[in-house]
Amino acid sequence: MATGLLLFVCLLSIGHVRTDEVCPSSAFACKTTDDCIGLAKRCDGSPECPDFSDEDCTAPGCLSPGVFSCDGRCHSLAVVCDGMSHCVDGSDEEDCLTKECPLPNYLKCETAGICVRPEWQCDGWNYCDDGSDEENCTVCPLPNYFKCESGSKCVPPWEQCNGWDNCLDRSDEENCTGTNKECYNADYFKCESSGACVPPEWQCDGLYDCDDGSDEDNCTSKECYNADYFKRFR
Ligand SMILES: [Ca+2]
Ligand SMILES: [Ca+2]
Ligand SMILES: [Ca+2]
Ligand SMILES: [Ca+2]
Repeated sequence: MATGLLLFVCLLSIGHVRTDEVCPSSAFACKTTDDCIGLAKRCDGSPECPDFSDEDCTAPGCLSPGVFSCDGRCHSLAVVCDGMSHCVDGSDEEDCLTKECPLPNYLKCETAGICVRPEWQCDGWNYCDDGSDEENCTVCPLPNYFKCESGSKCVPPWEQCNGWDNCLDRSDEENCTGTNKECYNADYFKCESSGACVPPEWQCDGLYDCDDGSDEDNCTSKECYNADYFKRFR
């Protein structure tokens, strides 16, 4: 059953199931399965064929721009200088101290030359052994992120005013009340006194999720968030 479900999910995600013996000329036939993959997906660095045969790319360069090739296979540029070996010939981790990071907004660790994705820069954790991904964090590397008042950490917008202290100094949970501070997720409920935003299904679920219990106020006049739920009157 689980295998059948997995196969179904895979087929859904591929979205190109071969219905006859041969794929149309606009598609690539996976080598060992009956799937057809759009030619643009061939050698683009992410496997769509269940057997990965669309990424068996013997050309010296991959067919799509912005793709890295080694060992006759295509890879996403994210494998280049990420500190992990992806190629038998070691070419993805070569010359990393002198090379530019191939993807935009990646930062290079000063001493190891490893490229760090923007979400891991200024997140409060040292990804670089030398800590250089946590330096110069006065501006968050990603838009809409909130800079904690003290320390280097930036928190994503959905962690601001979510009722949890994601900044060590709690600054992400300050100033959450007021009309100018909408919830990041528009359907979330804003607790009345703290301004914390809680998921809509936590409203009227019989548990107090807001400090002031406002998520459980006025429940007789509100519809259940899940329309098929039964409302129990107390
Ligand atoms: Ca690598
Ligand atoms: Ca970091
Ligand atoms: Ca928070
Ligand atoms: Ca609740």
